[in-house]
Amino acid sequence: MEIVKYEGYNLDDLIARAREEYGKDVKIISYEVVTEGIIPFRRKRYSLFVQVPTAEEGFFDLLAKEEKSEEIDHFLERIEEMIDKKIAPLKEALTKRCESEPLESGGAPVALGEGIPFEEEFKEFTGDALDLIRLLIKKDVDPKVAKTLVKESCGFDIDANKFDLNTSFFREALTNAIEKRIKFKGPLKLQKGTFRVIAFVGPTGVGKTTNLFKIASELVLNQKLKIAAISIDTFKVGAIQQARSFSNILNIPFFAISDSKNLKKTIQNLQGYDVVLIDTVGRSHYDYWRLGEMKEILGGNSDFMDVILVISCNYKNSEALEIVNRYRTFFPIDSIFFTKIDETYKPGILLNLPMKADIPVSFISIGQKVPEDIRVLNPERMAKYILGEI
Ligand SMILES: Nc1nc2c(ncn2[C@@H]2O[C@H](COP(=O)(O)OP(=O)(O)OP(=O)(O)O)[C@@H](O)[C@H]2O)c(=O)[nH]1
Ligand SMILES: [Mg+2]
Repeated sequence: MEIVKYEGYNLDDLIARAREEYGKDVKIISYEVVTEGIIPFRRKRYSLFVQVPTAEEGFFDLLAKEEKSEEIDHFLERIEEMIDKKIAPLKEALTKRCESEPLESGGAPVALGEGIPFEEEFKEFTGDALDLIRLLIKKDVDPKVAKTLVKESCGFDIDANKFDLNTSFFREALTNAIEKRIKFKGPLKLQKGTFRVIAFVGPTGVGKTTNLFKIASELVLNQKLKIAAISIDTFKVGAIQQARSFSNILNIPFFAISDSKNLKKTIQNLQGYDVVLIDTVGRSHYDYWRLGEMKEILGGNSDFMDVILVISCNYKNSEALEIVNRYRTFFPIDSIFFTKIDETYKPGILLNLPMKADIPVSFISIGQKVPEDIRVLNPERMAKYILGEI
């Protein structure tokens, strides 16, 4: 992968240049802004970073431009042949497995993506360990993640010459493994007189506003802390009213702010508070332009600011990982806050995301009710959600 940097005074022109040179689907990674000169001659200078397509991506750009040629047709034929060759063993393995073991028997048909039969992929395991792996995969846990976690709770069975669980309880085995492999932030440890800012970021509609006020309720009602709320979501119709009415119920001050200068000033004026919670506008992780704007507004407070990324358990695993990876190029993510666990029976994302992204987890939202539908995540609770015990 190669990253190319464009510099200039107009971001739109830079993007246009990148697209002209590398095709319209060129991947824009991020941009930086520096203000140059003195008043009244100040102007913004932009650095735009784009990921240059590999040779294959270049080929697809050609196709996009419809510059098809005989050479391309020939290339496509070759790709088809290669795909057929690649999936032939997979098809064979799948057919054999379907014949020998119907799906109802509880077996996972084929390990994801690799085309390797289940027994082959997990041949080093036996007994309960294999059953737990099967169960995890059914819950949408990535096979590699399942393997890594289960191994953490295994001992070596000398007779079978394979790994098996060192306890007969799935929950205990999974809890122990999660404890070793996933970092947990635990309950918010905020003290009176220690100023802290917490910003909630994430895609649209994941539950940022609702859950920010669940946290606010806990801090105000149970921990008796002095809280203020700020919304920088001046974009969505009704967003300010939603946040303001939650603030009124809790009787905490609320500010709607749309630029970094005012945010900085407001945060300075709130230094006498214990915690300031910032609600942000939901942004698609592909909308690098708006994410950049949000970074500019939030920026500069990071020494006392934690950024919590809110992710819905409804997301597909690959999509969630992409969201985390894109957001983390803009913000230092302090923890992941999962929501909408009540809307899925396959919550593998709870394990896949923190394991693959290596980011700690903090809370889980279990429904729409404010303030009660929220829990602090810990290894045992996570294991129970995965196993469907709560
Ligand atoms: N079922 C369920 N719904 C939830 C949960 N958390 C939030 N919601 C609902 O999801 C919807 C969107 O919640 P918001 O808090 O407005 O989401 P947001 O991320 O602030 O949305 P934007 O500001 O538009 O980006 C609301 O109807 C919430 O009640 C949850 O854990 N489970
Ligand atoms: Mg919102």
